[in-house]
Amino acid sequence: MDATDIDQSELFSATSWQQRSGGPRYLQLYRHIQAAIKDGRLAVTTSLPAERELASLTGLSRVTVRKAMSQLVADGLVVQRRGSGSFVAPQMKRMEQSLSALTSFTEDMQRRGKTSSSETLSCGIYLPSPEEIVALGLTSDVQVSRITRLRRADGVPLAIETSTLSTEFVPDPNRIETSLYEELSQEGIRPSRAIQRISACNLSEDQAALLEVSEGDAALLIDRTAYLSSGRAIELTSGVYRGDIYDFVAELRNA
Ligand code: 16G
Repeated sequence: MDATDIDQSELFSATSWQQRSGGPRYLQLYRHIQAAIKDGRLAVTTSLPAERELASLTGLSRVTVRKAMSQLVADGLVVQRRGSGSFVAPQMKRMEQSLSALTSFTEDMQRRGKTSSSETLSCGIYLPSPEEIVALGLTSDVQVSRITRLRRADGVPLAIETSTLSTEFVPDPNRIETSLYEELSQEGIRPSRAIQRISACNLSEDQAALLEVSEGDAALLIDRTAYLSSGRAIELTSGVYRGDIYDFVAELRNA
């Protein structure tokens, strides 16, 4: 038994928080764990006892424990990873992102005082798909650089983005480290306008695993086509953004 086990057995011991008149037992356990997460007694990424152990620590049935855990997972307080158990989920306040400013992920996160990072999931040079040919105004013999990245802020995964640009602008996608726009600006290139299409989607198993949420969770699918001031399309990015964190906000003016 290590220090964490001792703390957890104290934390979950039934005497401290269960009350006869406190409503359904699963809800009492839910609220108890929720409060411990909020006040830091259960820190982010702490692993929680397995269902059987939690049942024995709390004196509740496994069915009751399972019900409380399902609710904690559904509310984004706990993540379950197949084979490795349940953990306190990283907490991130909802973020509002303006739909009228053309900014990069890195700039957005810097503005919020967060450290952004990018993990390249795949990257290479390809012949463009029919959709890319149309969106970027290419001929079919021109090659494109395509890069798929997992975008994080302060270590929390927020989005998966696939960006396609002609090799004329990005000859080597491996060179993109943290920021695509920073890489372009070093070549004196900066998109000046973009069109975004936003739709709703549910995360696939793979996407959910990368974003550390549950399969089927709601997300926003955003396709951005960005243009140079000359009117030429330069970037096509298709991104999946966590629906539990992002709010995209548009300012409307009287027409
Ligand atoms: C944003 C853009 C994306 C762009 C990326 C560049 C949206 C919906 N998408 O995520 O189109 O490629 O920023 O960010 O805002 P970077 O310069 O940090 O790589």
